[in-house]
Amino acid sequence: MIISCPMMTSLYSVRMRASSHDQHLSGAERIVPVHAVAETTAALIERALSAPLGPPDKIHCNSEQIDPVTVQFAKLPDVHSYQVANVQEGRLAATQFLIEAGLSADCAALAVATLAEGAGPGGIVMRGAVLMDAVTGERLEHDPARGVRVSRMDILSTFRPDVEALLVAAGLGHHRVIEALVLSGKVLQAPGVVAELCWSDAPDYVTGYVAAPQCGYQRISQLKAAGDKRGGRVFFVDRSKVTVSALVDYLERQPVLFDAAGTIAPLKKWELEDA
Ligand code: WAQ
Ligand code: MG
Repeated sequence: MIISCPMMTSLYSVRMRASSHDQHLSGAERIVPVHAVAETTAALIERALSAPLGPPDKIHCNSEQIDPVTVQFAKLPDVHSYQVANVQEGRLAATQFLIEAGLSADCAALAVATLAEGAGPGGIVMRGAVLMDAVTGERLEHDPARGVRVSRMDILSTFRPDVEALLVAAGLGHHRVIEALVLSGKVLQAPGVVAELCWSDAPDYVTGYVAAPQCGYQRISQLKAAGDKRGGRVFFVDRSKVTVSALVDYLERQPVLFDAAGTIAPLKKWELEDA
């Protein structure tokens, strides 16, 4: 006998990626109930079309049903925001946070330098993230141009307005913040992840972050110079806890929905003594 549960609305993963001349421009990830698939798809395509770099020549939008019993529920990371004086200080703060998360100074510095120089082949921006061995600094992603793309994560749709209101009240209403927080929240849930380093490839968005399971999502006001088109993500993995293929599978395929928020701390000036 099949027992249907009326509480379990059918869920879909809706994913968009846009490119121009085969160069990745933008992407987005949502998990929504079936009745919101059409409007979500329209909103993501609208967003791709109005990208600041001009309309893409290709937009892929795909929706795929998710089995509700496979969904993991989780809490968003606590948010901390640090004001730094300049890029140098920001990168010093990032290095310090990575060391606090358990990385060696060499590995932390290598990751910062990798994003600073452009992590993809020939210094191009990758579509996804670098996967870095947390002990040796070795790069583990199979495709150095694509990297690892985190997918199938979102805020539970009934909870989204609450999270948006919390972030807006804290002065963090920019759509990049909520998206990065959700992505990072999933990365921190993943088995064997020690930390994440990120800053945007958008030339005008210079804030980035270091996230770690015990430390939360630590924003740093400036991690690159305005106008710099380089950006990216590095996920640090402890290979004594997980294999690369199991981790990549989790990051790409495991559906995660956030149904609780963490704390949001007020902006604080970063000082080396904090460390
Ligand atoms: N999975 C893995 N890596 C990704 C993904 C993904 N789904 N999406 C983007 N990336 C990588 C890719 O290399 C991009 O070039 C890079 O991350 C940056 O992506 O609190 O906006 O979307 O103020 O430009 C962080 C700070 C903003 C937000 C990050 O990233 C805040 C941002 P972007
Ligand atoms: Mg971008």
